[in-house]
Amino acid sequence: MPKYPRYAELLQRMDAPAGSAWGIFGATDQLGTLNFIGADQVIAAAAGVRKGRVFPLNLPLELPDPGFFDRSPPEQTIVPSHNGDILDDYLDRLYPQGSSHWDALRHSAHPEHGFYNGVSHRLGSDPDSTELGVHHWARRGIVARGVLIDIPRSVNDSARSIDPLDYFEITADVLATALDAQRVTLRQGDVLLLRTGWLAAYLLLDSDQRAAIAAGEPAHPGLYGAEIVEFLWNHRIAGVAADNPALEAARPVKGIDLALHHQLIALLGMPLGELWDLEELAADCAEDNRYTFLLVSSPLNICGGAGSPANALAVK
Ligand code: UVW
Repeated sequence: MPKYPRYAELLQRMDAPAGSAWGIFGATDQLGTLNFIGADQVIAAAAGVRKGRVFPLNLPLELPDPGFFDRSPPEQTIVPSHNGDILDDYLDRLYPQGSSHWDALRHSAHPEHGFYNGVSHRLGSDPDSTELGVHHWARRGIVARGVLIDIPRSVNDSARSIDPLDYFEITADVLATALDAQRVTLRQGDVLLLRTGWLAAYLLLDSDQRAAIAAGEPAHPGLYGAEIVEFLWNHRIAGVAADNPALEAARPVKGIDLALHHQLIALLGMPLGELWDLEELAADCAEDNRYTFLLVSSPLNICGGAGSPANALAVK
């Protein structure tokens, strides 16, 4: 197994931006921290399947509605043919990041250093470039051990109750406390699924309330703090996805500052997921007190895509 540097060593780098994993997986790497998942990790993850229960983790493509960050829900048109015996359909204005999704490595540049692995800032304006596109992940697939971290169930108590529709910082300490409560020890190549409770609360809102949230910046609990970056890298985490719109903690009105997008996507090459539906999976994990499972996600093969629907399943 390759020996990877600790995060403290990444911070000392002089040959690449401090705190970056650029070059660690190869000079032209397109997979980022998915490289932490090898055959051993896949075999071990599959061996963890015991009940044969399958949990789809995707919202309907048309949710959230209205969409966030100007990503409107797609419009479906049904196209009948053969006297109506055959139906086709097509989707207009499909934003691959509009519903449950992955952010690809070309989604976010570091404001100073640019895209992952030193790919130029020009990537965004070069229509012919497909570097760091989601097709690289699609052609490999994402199969790993998934670990649900259920923040409301694991750390919520009367002294520290979390409003799922408001700002709350999920720090590395909060994550570690939740993992201890769930008795999970992380392993190389794990994909973390972070349940903040935001989606469950959102689904209870009426259409006016949903429209009000989409008109501003949706506030929500989420990851926060530089220690998170160290925590995820040092545990060799392959990716992290949440049930909220932006993974990072978001303040009312002000929204997110994207600091973790820059450090995780652009500097470490880590896939980030958002708006994943973790509700049924979380209820099952709480019931049998087992928070690990086989995670299978097949991103769409969109050449040069900035992201993809998650297309993800958990199997317990
Ligand atoms: C933004 O980039 C604001 O959102 P996301 O990371 O959810 O795709």
